[in-house]
Amino acid sequence: MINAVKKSLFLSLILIVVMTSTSCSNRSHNNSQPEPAEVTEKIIPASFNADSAFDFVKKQTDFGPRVSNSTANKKCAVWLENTLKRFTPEVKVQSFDAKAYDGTILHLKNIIGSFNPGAEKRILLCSHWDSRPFADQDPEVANRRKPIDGANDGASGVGVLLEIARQFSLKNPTTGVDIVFFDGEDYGSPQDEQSQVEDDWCLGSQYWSRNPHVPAYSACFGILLDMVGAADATFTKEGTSMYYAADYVNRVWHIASQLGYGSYFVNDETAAIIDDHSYINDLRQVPTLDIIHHDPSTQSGFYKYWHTLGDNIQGIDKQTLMAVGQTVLTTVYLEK
Ligand code: AHN
Ligand code: ZN
Repeated sequence: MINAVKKSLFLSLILIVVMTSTSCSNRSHNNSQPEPAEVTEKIIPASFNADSAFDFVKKQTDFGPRVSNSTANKKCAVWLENTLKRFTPEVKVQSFDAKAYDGTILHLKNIIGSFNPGAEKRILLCSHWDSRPFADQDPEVANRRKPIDGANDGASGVGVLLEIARQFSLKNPTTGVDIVFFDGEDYGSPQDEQSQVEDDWCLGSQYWSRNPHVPAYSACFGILLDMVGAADATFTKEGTSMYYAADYVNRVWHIASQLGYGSYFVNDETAAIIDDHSYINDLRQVPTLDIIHHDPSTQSGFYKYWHTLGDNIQGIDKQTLMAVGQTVLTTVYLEK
């Protein structure tokens, strides 16, 4: 009898420990369709500043193409570190070497800013900050070995996240948040070259997923931003995101529509792609979704200036930055 009571006490203790140690069990995980009223009720007044986000995008493109190993990349790394330090004292730079598809040793830097570093419940926000060494999708053959500005492909996601970091410095989120900028995402082999190597993209996120900035790092969920600045962008429910993080995709898309951004965050499901979130999901097991511009009218499925010299600051639209910034910021503030 006493043994049976002891046993059941012991089992309930285990249950309590398991339940509290996960700390991710929350509304969004248990209920993929939150009540519209619940979300609107708690929605905070618009605070994301698209002018500020745009300035953060422009500042990056003003360095020139931030190709890994380049001088512009080195200068931009210093600026990113210093800019994050204006918004949080918790900034880490991960320096490491990685081998590119062609054997080049790349000296890469992942740059990380954390909020509420002691909080157990954490959200990961990320983007790549390097730009592509080759405009291999450019209509002009003569341009296909030139590096790109990557205003949309790289700088837009970082610009939105820097503005979110600035907002966090004004109003602290309840949860812990880690903002991670990955280097070496866009150094994959040119499309017109024979040497197709496995895992030659996303070198920074592969490294971070195996060697996180905090040992055994975990987060409840992650959001990757990729190409979030073009006018009239459409963000579909991408396959890898749906495979690993469907509940969070539905939650974010629902919040976007409640905020009036349903024309950007559309309800279509599209094919799985490889991006930084693939490695975070697979290697670090943090359910991570990708907010990435999908254009059904292009052959690649990406936005029309993808990996061309046309991906410059001219193509950045403040309304799109606003839609994405406000959606992600609201998602984080709603987590308790
Ligand atoms: C591939 O091209 C396999 N994935 C797209 C990842 C990417 C490149 N995002 C921006 N640039
Ligand atoms: Zn790219």
